[in-house]
This record gives sequence, structure tokens and C-alpha cells, in this order.
Amino acid sequence: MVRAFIGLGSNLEDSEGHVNRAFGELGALPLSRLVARSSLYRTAPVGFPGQPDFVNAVALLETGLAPMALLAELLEVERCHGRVRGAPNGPRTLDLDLLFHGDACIQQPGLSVPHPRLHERAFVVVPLAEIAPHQPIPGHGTAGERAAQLVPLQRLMRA
Ligand code: PH2
Ligand code: MG
Ligand code: MG
Repeated sequence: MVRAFIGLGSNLEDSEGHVNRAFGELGALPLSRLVARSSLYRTAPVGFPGQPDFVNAVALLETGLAPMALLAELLEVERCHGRVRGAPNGPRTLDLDLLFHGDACIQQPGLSVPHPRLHERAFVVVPLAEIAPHQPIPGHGTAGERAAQLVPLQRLMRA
């Protein structure tokens, strides 16, 4: 079993509902248990302006799924939430990003772990730091240290 962190994001339809349901679905994945969930955060869109604000959060799973098997499960959960792949960084009903899978370092088509841009994204680092302040972000100290360097986020709902 390894600890896997998943970033959740939604900015279409009932975003809070999509993210809250996704926590339950992550915990029900094969060989997996939901260990922690962050609060929900309301965040301004990054990288593609003019779209609705996001609801973001981070989940910690304990899982026996290998990285590619877990990725396939995440894509299937996204699909069940009506995810349609449009513009990169564009609006979505549900985005589930594999941030860390134990201490695996993976560069494969369709999967880069640790997630390559996570250290610059407050919408990932701040909820990650809430549930795992000591989690290392390679090259950037711990999640707690990195969060202190980024803008604070508006907490929408406590876990
Ligand atoms: N996801 C993106 C691009 N921009 N901005 C916010 N605030 N939250 C996101 O989850 C997000 C984003 C690509 O996945
Ligand atoms: Mg994403
Ligand atoms: Mg994604």
C-alpha cells in the first residue's frame, strides 16, 4: 500500500457537489481507502481566464493500485461526472490529478508524477498542506513551507 495524493477541481454545474461526491468515489476505488480530505477552496481560474471560479481540494488515499491503474480509475470517475475534454486548462465538471504516488517518479505519456506544476499552484499546495504539511515537494521544501510562500486561499467549506 502506498499513499497517493489526488487533486480535485471543478468549475461547472454544481462544483461543490461534484467534488464532495468524488471524495466518496475515491474511497470506494478497488484496493483503496480515503485517509484524509481537505476543506473545499474557492479559487480563481489559472491559465485560462474568463471561466468560472473553481472549487478545489486534495484527497489522500492509501492504495494498492499501481500508478497507471489508479490513473485509469481516476479518468473513469471523471467520465462518470460528465467530463468532456475541451481546451487545455478550460472548464470542467471534475478534474482528478494524481499528484504523488508514494515516492514514485514517473514520466510516461499521459502521466507525470509528481505532478510537474503542482508547486506553483496555490489551489493544489494549500489544500495539500492542510492535510499533509510535511509532504515533500521535490525541489520546494515541504507542502507547508511552500504554501506559506503562495497566496492564501478562500476556504469554502471545512472537511
Ligand atoms: N485546473 C487547471 C487549470 N486552472 N485553476 C484553478 N483555480 N483550479 C484548477 O483546478 C485548475 C485551474 C487545469 O487542470
Ligand atoms: Mg488539473
Ligand atoms: Mg487533469
